[in-house]
Amino acid sequence: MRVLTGGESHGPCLTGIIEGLPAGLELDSTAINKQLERRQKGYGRGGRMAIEKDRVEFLSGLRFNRTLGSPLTLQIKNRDWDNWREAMALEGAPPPDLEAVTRPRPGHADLAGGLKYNHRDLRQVLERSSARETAMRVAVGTVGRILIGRFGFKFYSHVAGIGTITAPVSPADLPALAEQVEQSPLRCADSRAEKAMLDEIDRAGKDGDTLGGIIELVITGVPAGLGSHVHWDRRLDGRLAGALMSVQGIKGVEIGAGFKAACQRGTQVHDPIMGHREKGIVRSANRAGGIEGGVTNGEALLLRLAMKPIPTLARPLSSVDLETGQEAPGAFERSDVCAVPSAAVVAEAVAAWELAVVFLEKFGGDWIEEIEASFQYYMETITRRLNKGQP
Ligand code: EPS
Repeated sequence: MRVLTGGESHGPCLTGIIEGLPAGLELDSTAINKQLERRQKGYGRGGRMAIEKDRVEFLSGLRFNRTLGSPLTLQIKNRDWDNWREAMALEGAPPPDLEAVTRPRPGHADLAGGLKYNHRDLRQVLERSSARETAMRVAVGTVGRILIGRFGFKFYSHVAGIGTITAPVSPADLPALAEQVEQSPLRCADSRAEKAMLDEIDRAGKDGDTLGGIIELVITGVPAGLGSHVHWDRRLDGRLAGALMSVQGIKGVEIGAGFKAACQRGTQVHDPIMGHREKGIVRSANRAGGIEGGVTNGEALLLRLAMKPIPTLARPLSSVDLETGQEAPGAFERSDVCAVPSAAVVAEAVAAWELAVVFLEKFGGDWIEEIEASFQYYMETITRRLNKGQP
């Protein structure tokens, strides 16, 4: 299964085409729209979220709410397009008063992308590098989530930190705290930390500055055996980390104990394998974060992401005007102060997509019941083997 997304931030719409979905999967826009709404929430977003009300439309690949096995085309209209019809027109000449973006923002794709494609107006870079694209990634990821959700996968995320403020919440408690996280304007389950984070965002905004943070993801119901130890590009840790690092603003991904494991001894890091009277083979800890040797081991997946502060600054850093060659402050345009809660929802969707792809690599078939039969046979087999671990 593969996907392609298209669309500029202030163009008419975002588009996604998924190829390789099995036939017979039940889909409706309600579940996808719910995820799109979750992505739009979060304290610290700028004026754009008041304009958009993201809704998905299906354009192909579906009949009477069931997939056909043909490419599924998804579209999300940009409401803001109405304000950009001239500046972002797909055909015709540029309007005479069009102002080019020529002062690249440090930390943004502006300079590197402008050099790569030889664009004079850096809008031609920022329109596509924008995190607006993550709306389509949430829609696409939700299709993957619906597919593997049938087989028991569940996704949880929370904001574990904003700037220097951290929330004393253990990822293991996330399933129980899911409702509280959902109600929080920062996806934070600790009310004291949440208050401090809200204040920190207000202060940064007043200073013309921005904030990043830490996101934690927990995925339960993951069967053992997804990914592969036999070849580097099929290792699930590499694939999940790569996919999550591709989310705009994400600068680090940890799996399980992550960087902390580097400072401890092997006896403190690895998870003992034990024989349980009723459950068979069990693990007494999950510091591996659910992946050993590039393969899921049946434990929950634990992932931790670092998001950098947004590079569009009301108090811009120094830059150079590419037209004049003179030093000048980086460009500023309407943006967000903090988008960490939205990125947490995006991370759930991106992880769901990657897991759906590897799920189909293992259990793939052309129609849904074919996949179910393969999954059932496999699960019965490994359950028998795990039960032999009984003392
Ligand atoms: C973004 C800048 C802002 C964000 C945008 C990402 O948009 P605008 O320039 O229109 O104010 O709001 O995020 C979204 C539009 C979204 O849907 O998440 C950027 O430069 O990355």
